[in-house]
Amino acid sequence: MKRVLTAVGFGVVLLGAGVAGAAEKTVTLSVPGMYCASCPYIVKQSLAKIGGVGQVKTVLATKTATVTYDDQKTNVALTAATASAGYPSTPEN
Ligand SMILES: [Cu+2]
Repeated sequence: MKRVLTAVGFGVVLLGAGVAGAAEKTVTLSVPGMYCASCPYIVKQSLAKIGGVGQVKTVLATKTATVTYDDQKTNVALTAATASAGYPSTPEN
């Protein structure tokens, strides 16, 4: 009986996490134009200033930008923001 209760409790925790993160999305952008150490910084700034954008992680080695954003608040296209900063990008997922 104790095992059953534990399993039920765990299920509730998982459900709660799902609801809380419902609006948060993560996308990885391919940014082929990044070629030096300054590029990831510029790309990161262009994405971070968009409303609703949380974490931005740019990696020069893989030429990617991974962006966590709130799809309820982020109306501006992330790819358009990097393009206007001089770095056209395309979503990888
Ligand atoms: Cu550069």
